[in-house]
Amino acid sequence: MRIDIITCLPSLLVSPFAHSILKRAQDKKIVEVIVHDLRDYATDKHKKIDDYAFGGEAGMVLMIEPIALLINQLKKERIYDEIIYMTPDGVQMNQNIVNQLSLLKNIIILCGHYKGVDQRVRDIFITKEISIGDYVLSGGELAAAVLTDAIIRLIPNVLSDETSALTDTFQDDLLAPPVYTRPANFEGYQVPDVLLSGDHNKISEWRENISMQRTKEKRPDLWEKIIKE
Ligand code: 6GU
Repeated sequence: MRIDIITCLPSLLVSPFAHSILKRAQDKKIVEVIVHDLRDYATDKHKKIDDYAFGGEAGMVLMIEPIALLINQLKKERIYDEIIYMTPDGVQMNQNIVNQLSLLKNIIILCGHYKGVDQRVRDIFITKEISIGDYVLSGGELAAAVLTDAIIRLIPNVLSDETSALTDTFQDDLLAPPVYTRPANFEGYQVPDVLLSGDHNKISEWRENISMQRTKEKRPDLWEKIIKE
């Protein structure tokens, strides 16, 4: 999979992809993440990429020309399955959206900034608008990092234990059960006996029960959805 990210703050997107699972996925050539600095595509001599909003609204707006230049260039090189705009007024991201995006071959993610992007960019180029929740961030970069992380870990062979993405919280709409490691006894706080029993059927049953109990308590909204299905 190839993910092109368009931003005016490329340095914000260095560290999230330089460690651990996301770094290994790139080293193994399973995924290619290319961060493009919008300023490199400025079309005037002052390298201007944003301007005042028409109509007197406060705040700067990302201009269409640099974005159009870059997206058109990328589209000449390959076919993109989705061109996503990260914006708080988009559809709220969830595991289902991420699962679908993880199956694609080439995507572009455009990060908004300041007051956003000229509406014509959205009208002409964007195929999907995604928000990561009902709160406002200063820009789309951190949201793009969240989305990209969630996508990459689902691509086959990225996680070492193939089953581990399947047992994630949300993958079956249930919250994941708690996990423990050594010591079995920390200052009197014990790991549940069943986990030390070696009885795999019992352990599975315990995990399932506690997942349901946790979901009911912490996420009654998810629980309602499950029992209706
Ligand atoms: Cl995608 N962008 C910004 N700026 N704020 C957000 C967001 C995105 N998702 C939630 N808040």
